[in-house]
Amino acid sequence: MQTRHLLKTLPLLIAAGFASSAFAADIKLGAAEALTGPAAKYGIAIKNGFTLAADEINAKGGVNGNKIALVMEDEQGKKEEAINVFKKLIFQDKVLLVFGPTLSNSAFAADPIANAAKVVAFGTSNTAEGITNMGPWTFRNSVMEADVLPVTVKAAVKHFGLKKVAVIYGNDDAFTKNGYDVFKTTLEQQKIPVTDTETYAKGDVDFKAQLTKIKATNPDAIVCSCLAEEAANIILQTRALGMKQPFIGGNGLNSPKLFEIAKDAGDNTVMGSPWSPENTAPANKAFMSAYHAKFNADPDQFAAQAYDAMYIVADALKNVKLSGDLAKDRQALRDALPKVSIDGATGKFRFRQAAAKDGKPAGFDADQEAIVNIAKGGKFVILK
Ligand code: 1QQ
Repeated sequence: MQTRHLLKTLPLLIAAGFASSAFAADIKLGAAEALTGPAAKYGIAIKNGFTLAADEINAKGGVNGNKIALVMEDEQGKKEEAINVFKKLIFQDKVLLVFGPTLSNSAFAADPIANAAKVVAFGTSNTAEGITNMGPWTFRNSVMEADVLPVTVKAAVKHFGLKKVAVIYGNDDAFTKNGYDVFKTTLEQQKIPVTDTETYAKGDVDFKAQLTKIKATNPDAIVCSCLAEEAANIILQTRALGMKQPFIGGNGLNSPKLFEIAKDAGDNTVMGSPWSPENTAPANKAFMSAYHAKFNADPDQFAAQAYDAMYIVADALKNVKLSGDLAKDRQALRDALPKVSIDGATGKFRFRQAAAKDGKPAGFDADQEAIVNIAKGGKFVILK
């Protein structure tokens, strides 16, 4: 019996041994994402996107015969943890590049470490302004709120015939605060008066006081610069107060979590994103079906951007001759990245050099267009 078992598994063992030795070396890439805590709904999707892309790349022989080895760490959506795991990945694991962290709030804390150590910090979900002003080693393929919100507001104003709006935002998170600043400027530019502006803090669950004030000003829509869970509760409590206004939001609203909590109450929410499940381009169709096959779930924008980011790095690595000298290899990868252009799950992608501020050299932003979406029946569809 035992011999039979051994005979059966022997070819598998040989195949596994052969497969691993077929790679010349490992390319260690780090990822610091929120895998637990309130931001985990974004972080897990991101982790899945990286894993799927790395597995696909390795299954096709890796990059120049080398295998991508992903080192994942949980930064819990917290600044201090983002700093800790960036340090671990950079100094202990000696990774070639670090993806993450999930929230802009954490990126503002952790990216300076990568810039000082001369390691690329590659954000796949950071959309606040100023991220790439932290230094020339900060890259992102997530599209800035400043690029997305003007298009989103314009489409929402036209679709609903909006004359005036109220605003609510989280005032202790870098992303929700920056989203608010961008909304404020955008509404001024598009000449839409704001009837009332309300704030909340991270972790708040009761928004009735703010929403009652908003209700009294009778806006045509509510602009929400929020993360998904807070947005969902805000939407539910708005409906409980008998208000029917549509919502307009940023990147934070683009999560299945919104509908898990708000269900159909989230209908008519307008949001912009470079990725749409309705994009039928071959690269996106392949991504969506491979994701579904691997995780038995539908992907979201965060998974798509992480998936594309891994392919962007793999593409850059094709042009890097790894020397084994870590500092040199990190520099070579950094220098190869700006030239990459791919056709990915989020469509055509290339980088755009961020403008330097105060004479300080900057990194690279995503040069991509946003697609405006509207929630219908508990999911986002393209707003036509
Ligand atoms: C940021 C965001 C969040 C919604 C990421 C998950 O865009 O923090 O910049």
